[in-house]
Order: sequence, then structure tokens, then C-alpha cells
Amino acid sequence: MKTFMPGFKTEDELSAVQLEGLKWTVKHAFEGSPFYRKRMEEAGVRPGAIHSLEDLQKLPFTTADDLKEGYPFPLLSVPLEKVVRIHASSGTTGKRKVLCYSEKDISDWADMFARCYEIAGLTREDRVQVAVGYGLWTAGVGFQMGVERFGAMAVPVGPGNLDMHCEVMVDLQTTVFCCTASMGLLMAEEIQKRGLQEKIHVKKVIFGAERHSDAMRRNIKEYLRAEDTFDIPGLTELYGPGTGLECRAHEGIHYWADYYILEIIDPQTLKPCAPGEVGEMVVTTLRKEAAPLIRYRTRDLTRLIPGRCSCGNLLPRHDKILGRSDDMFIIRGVNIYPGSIDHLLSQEPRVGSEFQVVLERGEDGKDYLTVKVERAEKGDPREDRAVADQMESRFRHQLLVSGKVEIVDFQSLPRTERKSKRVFDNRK
Ligand code: DLL
Repeated sequence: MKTFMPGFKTEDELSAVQLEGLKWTVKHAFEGSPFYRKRMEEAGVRPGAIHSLEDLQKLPFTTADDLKEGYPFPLLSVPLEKVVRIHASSGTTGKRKVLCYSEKDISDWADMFARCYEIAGLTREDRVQVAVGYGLWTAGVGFQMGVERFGAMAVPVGPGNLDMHCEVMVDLQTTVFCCTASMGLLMAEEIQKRGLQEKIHVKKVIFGAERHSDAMRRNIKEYLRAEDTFDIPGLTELYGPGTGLECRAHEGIHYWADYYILEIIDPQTLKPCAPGEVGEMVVTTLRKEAAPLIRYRTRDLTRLIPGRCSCGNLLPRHDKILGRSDDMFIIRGVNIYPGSIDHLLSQEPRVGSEFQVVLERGEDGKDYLTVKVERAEKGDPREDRAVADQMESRFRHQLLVSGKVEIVDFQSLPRTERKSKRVFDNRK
């Protein structure tokens, strides 16, 4: 079977591929994009100045603000007639982020995605049900192109429409289900509710697009009776989903270092973090033509995992995405990431995976935090008060914040087939 893994066998060979790609990208962006040329001139770097991978540090950062400024075709480094497709994501504020793709970009992305399926251990006999959105979003078409390039069978259902998903999953005997973490949970609960577990044969679930807790993952795996689950990262700016995949050893996410360089920086000082330290992901593409990224600050937080993976794969790893720097909220002077809340909740078997954080300002001018969390499916409502008290005490001791925990009925919080919103800040 054709492999989508890179041909090199050592870290040195990988570095050589990266250096060649970096030199190419800097020259290509300098020559093709007035935006990048101006930025590089301001920073006093010219394409000839890149001699080693360390020279990456000389290059200026790019940010989401630069995308807004260049709207509608930011970072464009090829003539428009070379652009064969655009994708867009909503962005948290203001204009959409629109990214351009050349024919080669689309093909490279399909190769990267096929590598994900290879690492997840799919075969050409697999039937892959795609349950993410099609359209401007990169998700649907990304998962589908990857399946086709890999050579398995794509079943493009899209998000939502649980009746159709259930019908297809049973009738076509889907073996791989691809979704956002929220859609994974929604579908898993639906299969359980309809008593279809004996009739389906899902072996693998691949999900991403948002953070998920351990509890959420356990439920998805258990309800769908899947053998394995895989976290898949990706963002519109960097092609879309499929820029890495958790391997079967589940010791982090292998990322495609032959397509992009990943730096982890301290978002305050903008200096590289020590290996293994958590910081912001910054990406530089090595082959992207239409909208190359040079030191693009993703705002996602994670860490590099030093050393080789026990699965034997040479490609480096980063940890799961722990959150976004813009997800953090401050309550009574304490910085909190939603990820640390779901981590705490996941350790308590008497609560479910779904929760909401509500922040309010009282009449006394003070801020109040309430965490609404669902009772576990088989949890006993008579224990609610005791469970809530324990959780409140853990919040105080581990997150250093006092808040109220409310246990609500199983499946009473909203479900979505897209990305879940968990923090509701009503203070403004
Ligand atoms: O969410 C692409 C994607 C689709 C990835 C489907 C995986 C599966 P955007 O809409 O541009 O693209 O959002 C990108 O989503 O910067 C992260 O903050 C978050 N994100 C994506 N994957 C994960 C993940 C798609 N596996 C933003 N874990 C990124 C945690 C994720 N967060």
C-alpha cells in the first residue's frame, strides 16, 4: 500500500528538509507578497539571510490582525489566477479569516490528511463517515479529500441530521467516524438512546476542532463501542484539519514537521519556551504557496513533547491543545483556562462531561463564578449536594477560586454538532 509518511530516517534529514522549505518560503513570500516584503524590510531581513533553522528567529511574527488587514485575500503570495479555492473561518471578532489555496496547496493538504488516516491505522476497506461541516469551513472537504487520497471510502454526511447519520452508520456499516468532539458526543448519546449499539461497527473515532475532556472522550468511546479514538488538530490558516494526529500509542500528537515548523513561545516575552514548557504555538509553513505563514501566532497553547515516541514514528510531537490564550478569563484576580475546569471535572465520576461556566457581576460589584455540570448518566440526584460541595472545595484548593457548582440533570445542557460554547461571561 502507498505510504504517506516522509521518506527520511533521521532528525538531521528532517532538519535539512525544513531548512530548504524555510529558505523557499521566505524567498517566495518576499517576492510574491507586498505585505511580507514590507514586514521583512522593516525587520531588516532579506531572503538571503536564512542560512540555518536558527535564523527563523530573525523573522517577524504574523498575527490574526494581519489577516484582517489584508482582507479579503490576506498573505497572498501568488497571482490570483493561481488560486483555485478559498476557505474561511469565522474568527472571534469582526471579519472572517479568508485563506487562499493553490492547486498544489490542496494536493499537499490531501497528502497530509492521508497521513493522518495512515497513522490511525485505516485500510482501504474502511468506510469513513464524515460528520463535520462542508462549505467555507475547512473541515468537511478536508476530511473527505484525505479519505479519497488515502483510498478508503468517504461517506460525506456533514454535521447534524442525526436520523441520517444513524441510518448510514447502520446500513453502510461505517468503520470510522470523523467529527468535532461535540458532534462525537451527540452521536454517541444518540446511538445509545436508540439502542443501536449492537447494529453498528465503528472501530475508530477521529475528532477535533475543539478541546475535549477525558470524560467526553470516555463517553464517545464507550457509547460507540469504538476500539480507538484520535485527537486531530488543525486551523484554517494552516490548511485546515489534518496537520497532525495523535498516534496509536496516545503519547501526544505527531505533527507534520516536513510541512511546517512549530515553535512554542512565551506569549509575553515572545521568546522560545524551554522544551516541554507550555506556550503559544507559532507556525511557519514550508511549502504553502498561496498564503504562506511566517511565524504565525495561532493563540493555541500547548507544549512540545521531547524525545521519540514509543510508536517509533520519527515525526515530532506536541501535546493536545490545552486552550487558547484568548480563552482565558480572569475572576477576582485569578487567571483561569476552561481546560483546567474540565480537567478537574473529568476526575469526578459522579458528574458527566458537559458543563458551562457562567460569570456574573453581583450588585455588590464582585464577580461570581458558577459552574453548571451535568450529573453522570447513572448518578444519584440525592448525592448532588455532597458532590457539589466537594467540587467547590477542589476549585478552591486547585484553581484558587471560589465558585458555586450546580449539578444539573444528565443531558440537560445543550448539545451541538459544531463547537461547544462553554464560557458565558455576563459581566460586560
Ligand atoms: O477547527 C479545523 C478542524 C476541523 C480541526 C475539524 C479538526 C477537526 P478553525 O475553525 O480555523 O479550524 O479553528 C481552529 O480550533 O486554533 C484551535 O483553537 C481549535 N482546535 C482545532 N482542533 C483542535 C483540537 C478547525 N484537536 C481552532 N483540540 C484552533 C483543541 C482544537 N482545539
